[in-house]
Formats: sequence, C-alpha cells, structure tokens
Amino acid sequence: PAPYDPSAVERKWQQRWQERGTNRVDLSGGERPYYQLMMFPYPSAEGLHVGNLFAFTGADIQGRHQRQLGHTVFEPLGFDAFGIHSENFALKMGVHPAEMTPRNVANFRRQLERAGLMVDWRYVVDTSRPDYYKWTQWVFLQLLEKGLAYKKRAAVNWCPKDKTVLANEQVIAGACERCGTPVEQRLLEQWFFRITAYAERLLNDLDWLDWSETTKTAQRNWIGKSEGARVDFLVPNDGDTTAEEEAGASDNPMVMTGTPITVFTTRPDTIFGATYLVLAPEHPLVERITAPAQRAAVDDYRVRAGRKDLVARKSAVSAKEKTGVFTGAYAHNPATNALIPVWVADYVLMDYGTGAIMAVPGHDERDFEFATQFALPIVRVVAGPDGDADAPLTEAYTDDEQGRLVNSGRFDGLSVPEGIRAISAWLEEMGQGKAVTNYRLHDWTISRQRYWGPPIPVIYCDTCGTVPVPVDQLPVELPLTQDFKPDDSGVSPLARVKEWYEVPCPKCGALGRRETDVSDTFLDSAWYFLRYPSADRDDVPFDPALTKKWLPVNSYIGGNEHAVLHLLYSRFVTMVLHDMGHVDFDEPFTKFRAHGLLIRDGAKMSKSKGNVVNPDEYVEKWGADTLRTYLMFLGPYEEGGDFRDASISGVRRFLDRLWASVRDMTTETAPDPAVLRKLHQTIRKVGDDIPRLSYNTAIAAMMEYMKTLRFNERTPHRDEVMPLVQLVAPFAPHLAEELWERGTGDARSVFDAGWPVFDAALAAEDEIELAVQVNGKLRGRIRVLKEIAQADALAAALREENIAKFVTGEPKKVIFVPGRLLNVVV
Ligand code: ANZ
Ligand code: ZN
Repeated sequence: PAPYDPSAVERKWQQRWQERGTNRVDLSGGERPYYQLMMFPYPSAEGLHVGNLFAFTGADIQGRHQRQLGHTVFEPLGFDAFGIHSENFALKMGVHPAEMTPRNVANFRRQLERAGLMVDWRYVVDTSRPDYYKWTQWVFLQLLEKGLAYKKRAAVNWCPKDKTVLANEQVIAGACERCGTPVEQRLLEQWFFRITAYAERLLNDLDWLDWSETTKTAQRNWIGKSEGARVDFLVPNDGDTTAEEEAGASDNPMVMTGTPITVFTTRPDTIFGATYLVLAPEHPLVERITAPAQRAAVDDYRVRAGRKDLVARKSAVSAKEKTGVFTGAYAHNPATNALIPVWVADYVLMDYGTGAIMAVPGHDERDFEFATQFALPIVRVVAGPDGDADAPLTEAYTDDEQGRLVNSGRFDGLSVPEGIRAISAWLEEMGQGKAVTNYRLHDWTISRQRYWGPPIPVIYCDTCGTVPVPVDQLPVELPLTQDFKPDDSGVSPLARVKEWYEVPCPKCGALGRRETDVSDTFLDSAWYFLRYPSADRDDVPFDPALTKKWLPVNSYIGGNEHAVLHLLYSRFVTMVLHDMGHVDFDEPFTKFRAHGLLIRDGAKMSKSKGNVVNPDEYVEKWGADTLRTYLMFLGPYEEGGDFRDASISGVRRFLDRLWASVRDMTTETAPDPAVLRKLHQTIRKVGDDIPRLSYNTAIAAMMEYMKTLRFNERTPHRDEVMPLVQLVAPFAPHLAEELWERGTGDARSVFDAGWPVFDAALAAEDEIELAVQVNGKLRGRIRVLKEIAQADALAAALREENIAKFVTGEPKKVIFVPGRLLNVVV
C-alpha cells in the first residue's frame, strides 16, 4: 500500500480546488457570511517569509473551521505593494519598482498557492495598481471634503548628504540608514489627516472591541489621553516688573501687559512648586522673549536641537543627561506671584501639549534632573506620609496617592486629586487657566516626498487655490518616469515630471499644477478590507450591498507590529466613511488577534545570521501540510515559537499515522467505547481550542488521540478515524481532502462536510456506584467516575447530606476499595 506522498497529494488537491472552484465564494448568495481577514504582505523581492506563512496559516485555520461549521467564508488576500520598502529596494537594485513589483507579486502568488490557503484569488487587491489606488485617492478626497485633510508646515527627517527626506524607519541612531550622516530636521508643507478629532471615539470603542488585550493597551497608550490644565504664565513687558514683584511679595496681582506662555500640566496642584518654565526649542515665543544678552546662546542651542532627528528628539525627554539654555526672560507664577526664569530645553517637545511646561522639580523626575544640573530651585509642595513639609528632596517625590499639599497657601492639606480640582478651579476663576484634556495622538502626516505611491489628487491653481481632482478624473496615474530617485529639492521626484504635473485647473481651466507628493502607504492599507468583496468592480470603491453583507470583518489576524498605526488608521478611515454615510458601521474589525513571532533555534531570523527559513525548501521536503501543522504546533500562536528542524519530523510522523489509519481502518468490528470516549473528548477540545487560537494544544490533543487509536497496533474502526480527519482538516487541508475522499467516497470537499458532532454521553467517563460506610455501617451510595481517586471519592461522599450528617469532625481513617467501597472511620 502506498505511503503518504505529500507532493502528489498536494498537487492533486490544488488542481482539484481549481477545477471545482472549491475556494470560490458566492459573495452575493452565500449564507451565514463570515469574513476572515489576514494582514496582507508587502511583496518583497526575497519572496514569502516563513513568518508570513505562520500568520496566514493561523488565519486560514479560522476560515476553514468556520466553513466546516457551516458559514460561507470569505478569506481574501492581496498585496501591500506601494511604499518605501519597494522603492528603496528598487533603487538599490537599479530596477524600476513598476517592473519589480509585478514580478514579486507573481512569485508570492506561486508560493501562497502551494501553502494551501482557502483564498478566492478572484478578489485579490494590489495597492500599486491604478484600479486600486484610484479609490485610495477617492478616500483622500472624502477626507478633504469632510474638512479632515489640511496642509501645514511640519518637520521631516532630512539627510544632508543624500539630500532626501527620510522615513522614521530609515533613521538609525540619529543617522541616515544609507550613508551614516547625522540626520537633521527640515520644515516642509505637508498634508495631514485630522485623526485627533476622532481621538475620543477611537479610545472609547476599545472598551467593547473583542481584540487582543495587548493591542488595545498599545492603542490606548498611543492615543495617550491626559486630563490636566492649561495655565498662563505672563512674561511682563520691559518696565512692568518691580523689585517687589520679583521677590514675590506682592499679593494684589495687578493688570500687566506682556507675553503669556501657556503650559500644559497634568499636575496643576503642584503650581506653587513651579520654579521655572521650559519652552521647546521650536516654540515660536522663544524668538520674542529671549533677552539680547542670551540671544547668541539660545540661537546656537536651537540650531543644535534642530540637527537631531525626530526619534532622537523623543528620546531626549527621558535621557538622564539634560541640555538647555536660559532665555534671560522671567515669567509670573500666577499662584506664588514670583518671577521664575524661562528656559529652552529639548526635553520639552513642541508637538505635545502646548510645547511649554511649568517645571516642578520637587515632583517631576525630568524637572528634578534638569534643576539639579542647572542649579535651579527645588521646592516641596507635596508632603509624604510623614507630613513633613520641609523634608529635603533627594529625588522627585512623585507619589500622587498618599501625598498632601504643603507650601501651597490656602490649599495646604488637600490630597493630590483634591488639589488638582481646587487649584484648577481657582486658576480658572482668575482667568489664568483652564481644565483641558490632552491627547498624545497627533494628526496623521499623509505626504511622502517620494515616488512609489498614489499621487495626492489635488491641483493648485493661482485663481482657485487648492482644487480636488474630480472623482470622474481618477485615478491620477503615477507617471512612469525612470527619474524616480529622491533629490535635494525636498519635494517628490514627481516635481521633475513637468508634462505630468502641468494640467488645466478643473475649475477655471487655467494652467494649474498637480500636487507632487504621494500619500503614505498606511493610507493604502487603511481601507483595503473594504475593497476585497468589490475588488472586481471598477464603478465603485465598494458595493453597498456587498459591504453590508460582509462587513465589518468577523475575524482579523495579524502582527503586533501593526497593532498601533495600521489598526488605528483603519478604524479612523472607517469612522469617517461611516460619518459620511458610505458604510453603516464605524468599527471595521469586530475581533482582532495578534499572533506571535517566529524565531529559529532560539534566535531571531535574519538574513545576516543566515538562519532564515525558506518556505519553498520545507514545502519541497516535508509538504505544505506538515509545514503548516508544524508552524502551528511549535508554540502558542499568540506568543510565537522556535522553529527547529528536529521537531518537524514528529509532526510528519503524526500525519503518516493518520494516513496509515485510513488505509488500515475496518468496519467489520464495532468501534471501541473507550476509543470513542477519547475521540469525543478530542472533538470537544479541538473545537474549543481553534476559536481561541490555541492551535498547539489542539494538535497535541489530536496526537494523543492518535496514540489511543493505534494503541498496540490495533486496527481502528472507520468511525474512530474519519472524525479525526475532519479535525485535522484546517491544519492539513490537502491530506484531509485526500483521506476524506478515500475513507468516505463523499464527492464533497471535507470542508463542506461539516464538523464532527460532539456527543457528551459518549465523551463521559465511565461511572460506577460506590458504597459508602461510616464506621462500617452502610450510609449511602454515590455515582462516581470509575477511575476516581480516594480524596475525590471522599469529597463526593461528603457532599451527600445523608452521609455527611454521620461524619462529625475530621475522619480518623479512610478505607478505600477502588470501584467498590469507601469506609470513613470517625
Ligand atoms: C507640571 C508637573 C508636575 C508635571 C509634576 C508632571 C508632574 P502626560 O501625563 O504624559 O500627559 N509635559 C507637558 N507638555 C510637555 C511637552 N511638550 N514635552 C515634555 N513634557 C511635557 O504628561 C504631562 C506632563 O508632562 C505635564 O505635567 C508636564 O509636566 C509634562 F509633579 O506639569 B507636568
Ligand atoms: Zn482655477
């Protein structure tokens, strides 16, 4: 009898699926729709990564299982083909991305088809094709129409040697990834999406979404909601200050003229301890308030801060060693009336809060470090549990739960939350402050000064201003220029393609100029799930009826590296489309689960280590089914695991034995009740484990059942074997199809043959009747599992009221005859 030959089986079934349209989904007619989504890959030139396969297999198992449960399952896949990865690679290889991308996509398709995914390839999307990005541009226009797209000058990373804009991921330790030159910031006009307007909604929905907890936490942190206050500190005009005020002695605040500096603080209760202010180097008021004597030093500091890239700037906030410079100006602390110095330092970021802070070194670590370094006063305004208002501070005292306010005038004695409320109210009363909610979330920069992306669909006209490209003129096609390398102009290479950007204004017909930046790749992927069901339509971005039927996505599986941006942007775009009446839901993914990462023999897989697993080789050697099952077996799916060549053979052996079981099975004898019991326990376990992505335990249970099934080389009964084929099917689909056909003669796909029905009675362990005596007298009988242990039997006996009433106090002795008798001596 023929042994299991995976390559023959897999070839046969891939062909069958093709011929019979097994993976074709009836999108308009199918009943009980279930949309299983997986994060689409960037089609790199290296081909499919085993990590991709790990991710897709986990999603495919969900999809296949749902189909077995009777759903019509849509499990599409596509390619995130636009963007900087593809462009950089093309630049490196000297190939045009438009030439390279379709090649890579074709290679991926070939590899994916061998992996046995239940994908209906009629609904593929490729974000770099005009039939897709036409609608990405449409999405941009929706946001523009809704007033959620706007232009503003903003900083970008700039490599002065390569003379090009760099994405954050191209900046390594403050230097250009390609040439190692320290990166600078440069201000450019860019398009933004006003995602901050949706911050509260994006945050609130997280409470009910069925998502991985880690992903929700990452999103919450990214949105970063802080309740606090804005407080104004006035820098008086020259001549307004008197010596008296400078000493902080005046207690009738007078009306003064000057320059208000507004700070954002989450701790207004500490205002009596604010001993200086800090402005971000980019803060527009620096220019205005800096004293002549300090100008040179301040200018120098600002230039140096500007040389740091955006990533380095963020890390300055937490760096131990702080830098900064005094402006020579002072501001009034509205609580103490003292004049406090105003500094410039890069541990304050321009793009958070107001770009200015009141520094409270007594109670903020960063301020404490700074004040210590620059010998600025440190004042305690919150006492510890000992209540000592003058206890010296050797570090910032940051406890906001036990502390009480001190050195804070009439607010002394309040707790921190009470102080926050009372002082905010007081400041508000005086017109010096206002309670506000602040979000860490920023508006989304859409512009990319690069080539390989969808051109932003607007035209600038001297008369009409910024004019959206009319929808019927979409797509604005990306011109096929060979001159796609970024240059020192700070604008996209498209700004060199005059015959492309010179167009008539859609409104007045005069000569206008296209926007030459392209949009961010994250915009391509922020709506692709809407496109899949309508991927074959060129009249609409997404068909209303199909969208209503298939969305929101029932289950989405993807990597944690996209837990923040991609998922947040997708949610935002969906909310906007909802608000504009294009879709009737505002959360796109009902359920999301993040999968873990694969390592190889205990180490991260990387090309430089030479330990990257090439899926093709493994499919060749072991078969796709074995590789799939092994990938799902090597660890908890949500945590990832270690790929070890030595352990893949164990999985293969399991599939070999399944093959042999179908070959050897009989219908002549009756099924063994003990085997059936194990079978039904396995059916329940696998059926429970799959929806919670616990694939490794599901496989382990099936392997254990296999041991029972073939115990002592016994010949298994058909009814003991075929349900196992159904359980294995989501993991090893080709093999399951083959065995289903051989074992049942059923012409249907195993995926249309249902899921084995769990029978609780068959799964129940054998029960027996146990006589229970107390001091040798029969007091009752209990029904227990045949294999019950003494302690469990005793517990079960004592739960019976009629028996328990004879057992007073701790039993002295217990005599247990398994299967027959329990005697309790008291
Ligand atoms: C005074 C103070 C006293 C503060 C204290 C903290 C503790 P979260 O919670 O993250 O919102 N801050 C405000 N804007 C900043 C900026 N642009 N760059 C750097 N730091 C900034 O942090 C809010 C706190 O971070 C604010 O409250 C402010 O310091 C600082 F005992 O104000 B706090
Ligand atoms: Zn015009």
